[in-house]
Amino acid sequence: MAEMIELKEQEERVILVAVSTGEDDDTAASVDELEELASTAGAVTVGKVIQNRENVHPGTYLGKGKIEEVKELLWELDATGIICDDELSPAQLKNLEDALDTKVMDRTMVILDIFASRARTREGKIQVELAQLRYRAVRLVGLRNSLSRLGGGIGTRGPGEKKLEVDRRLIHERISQLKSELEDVKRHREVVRKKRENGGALTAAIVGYTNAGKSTLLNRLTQAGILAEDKLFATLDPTTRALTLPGGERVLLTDTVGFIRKLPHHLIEAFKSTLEEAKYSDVILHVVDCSNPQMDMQMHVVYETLRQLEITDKEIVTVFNKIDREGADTAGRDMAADYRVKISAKTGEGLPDLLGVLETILRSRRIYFEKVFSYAEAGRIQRIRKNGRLLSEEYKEDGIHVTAYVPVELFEELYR
Ligand SMILES: Nc1nc2c(ncn2[C@@H]2O[C@H](COP(=O)(O)OP(=O)(O)OP(=O)(O)O)[C@@H](O)[C@H]2O)c(=O)[nH]1
Ligand SMILES: [Mg+2]
Repeated sequence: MAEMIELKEQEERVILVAVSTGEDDDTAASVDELEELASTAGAVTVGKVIQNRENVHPGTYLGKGKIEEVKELLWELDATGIICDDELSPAQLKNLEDALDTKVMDRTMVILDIFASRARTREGKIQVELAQLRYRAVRLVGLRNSLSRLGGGIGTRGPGEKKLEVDRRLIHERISQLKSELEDVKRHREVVRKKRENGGALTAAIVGYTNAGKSTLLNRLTQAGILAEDKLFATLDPTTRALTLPGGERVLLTDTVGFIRKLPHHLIEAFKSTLEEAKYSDVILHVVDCSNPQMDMQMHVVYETLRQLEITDKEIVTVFNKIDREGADTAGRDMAADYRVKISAKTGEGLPDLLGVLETILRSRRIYFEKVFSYAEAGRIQRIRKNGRLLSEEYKEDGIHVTAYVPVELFEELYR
């Protein structure tokens, strides 16, 4: 029988622990974010400890003195475990667990846990489970003690109601099985994408920091009916919807999973195929919550993550969202963007500007086209109407005289 962990949910009371390595780093803000992540994962934060050190301790994360302090605190605050704000190495996890005699978790484990509870589609579930298994495959020694302490909680939940495997051999078997399943799903996704490409419609991927308002924007523009919540990582699966611009052209918009600082490396790897939606899109709509005091850091994280995903050389529209909020920073600074708009996905303010930008981009990608079609070819004009912009159409003796702006793909097709 495989060794499984008994699921018995009990409130987790955690102390958050971080190491600050410089005066001007943003450790405090990162720990606040970790508190939000912990609460999303169902844990209550009862204390925070930040150690100032030149470096993170390679063997124990914290220094010796600080470990003693945390040990005291665990007892005083009646805490059930700690969460470190960085991904712990296998050795750090094991050593801390030995030294503190409590459940030891890290930021990665919490994020993976949230992703596991959010995964809905088959692809999403495979991706999350894969990331979780890869994370734990090298940490089994430390994890086994830690995770059996409470008999449940953060770190023990897989996607769906599934319990996570803790047997090394079975983990490796499961990893290869999931990898091949993911390949299947990926192939299917490519087929769907190719089909869409033939339409020649402009595609735009909505990316941004978690909770920036990406889903709210897509809902507002297309009545997509996606779950939008004041929660971290409300969206995991990409949703694509068509938007018709005032001029009649269509744009395909895809909502994507949100980014966060220190996004676990295994998650980025596992979600690459989902995020490929962004890679194959023509335009990136980068949604920024400009009412968040951390907006500059968040934008930086988004650009860094895009770089890791090798999504560069895209036209970028930075969408400063939530301008309806008191204290929103509406200066609209972003050197990396090709276009900038300020909107409120909630009230609808500024949306016409965003549509205008999309029209401008569309026009700039279109080619002027002039041709006389025979009457038998009238059906092809329908294609122009759908995917391009028909400027004129005259029915004469020698055929139908057409002028239009069309996407490159269609341009080539029409001359064939
Ligand atoms: N005041 C205000 N709130 C907004 C606006 N846009 C979104 N929100 C709120 O911000 C929260 C997050 O919105 P979502 O659309 O779920 O954000 P998201 O970027 O899709 O987040 P994830 O899927 O978690 O990455 C929700 O509570 C929204 O109601 C806005 O323009 N103004
Ligand atoms: Mg969302």
